[in-house]
Amino acid sequence: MKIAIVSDMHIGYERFYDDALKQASEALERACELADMIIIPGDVFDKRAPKPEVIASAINIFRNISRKHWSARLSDLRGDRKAYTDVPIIAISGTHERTAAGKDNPLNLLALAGLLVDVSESTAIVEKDGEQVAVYGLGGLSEERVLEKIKELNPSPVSGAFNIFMFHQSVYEILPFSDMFIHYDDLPKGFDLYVDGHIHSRVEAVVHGSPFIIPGSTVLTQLKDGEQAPKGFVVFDTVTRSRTFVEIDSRAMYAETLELNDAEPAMLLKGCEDIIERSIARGKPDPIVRIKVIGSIADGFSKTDMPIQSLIMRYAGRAVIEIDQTRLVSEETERRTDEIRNLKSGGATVKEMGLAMLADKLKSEGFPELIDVSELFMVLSSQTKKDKVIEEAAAMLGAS
Ligand SMILES: [Mn+2]
Repeated sequence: MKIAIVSDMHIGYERFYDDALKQASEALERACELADMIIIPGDVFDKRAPKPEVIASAINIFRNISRKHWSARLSDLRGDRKAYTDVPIIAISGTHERTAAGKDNPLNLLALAGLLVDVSESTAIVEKDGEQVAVYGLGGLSEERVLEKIKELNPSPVSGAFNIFMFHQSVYEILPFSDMFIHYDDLPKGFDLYVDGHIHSRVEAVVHGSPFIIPGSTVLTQLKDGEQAPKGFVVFDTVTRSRTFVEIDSRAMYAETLELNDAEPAMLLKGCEDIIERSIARGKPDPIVRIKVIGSIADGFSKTDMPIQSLIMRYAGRAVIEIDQTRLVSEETERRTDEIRNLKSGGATVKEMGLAMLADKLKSEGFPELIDVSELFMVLSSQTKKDKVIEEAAAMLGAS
């Protein structure tokens, strides 16, 4: 059988609402043409409580594909779940759809409506011409519970079938950021194919001697480096064990770094414009252009002087601009921060710093050095009425 793996559609994703919908629809429609069954490892929806119009959009997409001609059919669903259709569209909920254990989630609503089969903690068996494919599903969980849950459920393959273990988690070997993430070795043994969602870029590996596939999301959401690769889904053939990535029409993302030294606003503007124009010229409509600016700002300017907002507005409708200035430093601001840090580490209080500044100011304005700066500071920072403060300060400064 040919199995389409379509993941992380994030229908209802607010920032790129139309992209999420259009790309989910295209991926699923094409999956119907190319495969005998569809499996979905989570995050069909972007939220656990989508608005009715978001649910309606998803219902329309899944109703359309349910009504296609399917020669493969669900023959059994083992576990606590019930099937309300025999159309072989098999899914689990992802972390975005996760609700408290036992509570309905939006994916489950699609299953109750008979538009797909929710296979969370169950095994779905699909048959076509005597061939059986068994899919065990484990819906998205908080990372620290996964290992314990796998041990508790002890998923096992169905004899005589091609067995798939489908889940929705981070995996340590791919994202080595947390000890809580499970390792490839923690996955249950004996399956012919491991399918994971959650990670939005495409990954292929080998687990317990079998292929491990993450197809990646059908829509850009995280805008991370590495998400520039085309979006789409994977078709796996159980007979040849070969897999094909099917690209869908998706919004392009380009990421570039702009290095500047002693940058003035005009330089930043010019550098960004060049990158944006070049990205637009590549021909994809309304691409996401991410620019990481690194280097230093010229003295006399700060990050707030950089004309980022006007740039974003000017290109609205032609490109989605994201400018990361966190690695652009203002030497002047850094110096001042250092000064403050030094004063602080030297034990100076804000009051002492204020006193020093006031003394400097008085000196530069030509006031006599005899003035009791500390006393004047107290008068100026007192809570009494402004007029009264000025009167008292003026008296101290010898004005009449
Ligand atoms: Mn996701």
